[in-house]
Amino acid sequence: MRAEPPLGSVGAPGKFITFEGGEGAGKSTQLRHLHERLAARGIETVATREPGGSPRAEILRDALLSGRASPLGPLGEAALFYAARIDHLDKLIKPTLARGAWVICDRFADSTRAYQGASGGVDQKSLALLERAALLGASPDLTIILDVPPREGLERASRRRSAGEAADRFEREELAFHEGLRQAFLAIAANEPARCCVVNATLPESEVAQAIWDIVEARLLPPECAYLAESAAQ
Ligand code: Z5A
Repeated sequence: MRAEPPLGSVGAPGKFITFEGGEGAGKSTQLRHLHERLAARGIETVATREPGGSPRAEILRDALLSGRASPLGPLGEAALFYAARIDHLDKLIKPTLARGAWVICDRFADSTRAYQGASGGVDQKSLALLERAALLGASPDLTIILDVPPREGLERASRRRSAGEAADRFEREELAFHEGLRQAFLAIAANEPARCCVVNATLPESEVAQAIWDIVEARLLPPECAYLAESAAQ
């Protein structure tokens, strides 16, 4: 039974931050920068990713990104992304937040809305039902949406691949699919400004990191918390 009060903006003491955006937007890079900055403030933080983040969810990640799950169709894939998310929430995210640590996550439910919904064609009503049943009200305290034109993001991803990595099932989609994704993320941010902040990810890496830190400080580290965190770090 998973009936329980919601976590993070989920009712837990820790903070839950998600990174969203298209391919090559710099999510993993910025997750690392934020992890370092939070650690320097003495805030225990667990960095994780979706799909994946728990052993069972990593098995589903492999099926989803290899394309083995694509015969299930977009709704079937969405259900698998949610199956992975349920395990990730139960095994890692909720327990971490409950003990007061922070969680920073590379992609979360907005990716399902954008990839399987706006770009994959699953109707919003079905996705909303899946989201409600699986998340039980759990929601990030803050979502950073890294915005980059798809052509630039895909070029970055392909440069990184020349180091030997293969393109996954979503990277192989047409440019129009990626433009649809970009618009979907921007629409999510416009609809939920209290949770989401859009950051211009075409800027140099260090400037993007600073913009993200400014948002985290302003939204999640009120002055007295910043003071306490600084004292804890000394
Ligand atoms: N998916 C889904 O369909 N539904 C869902 O519900 C969920 C996910 C949760 C996960 O792939 C895939 O699953 C994803 C959506 C789908 N689709 N794809 N493809 P993943 O985890 O393997 O990859 P990703 O999430 O798409 O991220 P990415 O493409 O690997 O990129 P990134 O993490 O955003 O970027 P990065 O690795 O930090 O940076 C990419 C390169 O750019 C790298 O060489 C950096 O050094 C460089 N970089 C970073 N920042 C900059 C700046 N500012 N300037 C210049 N260069 C930069």
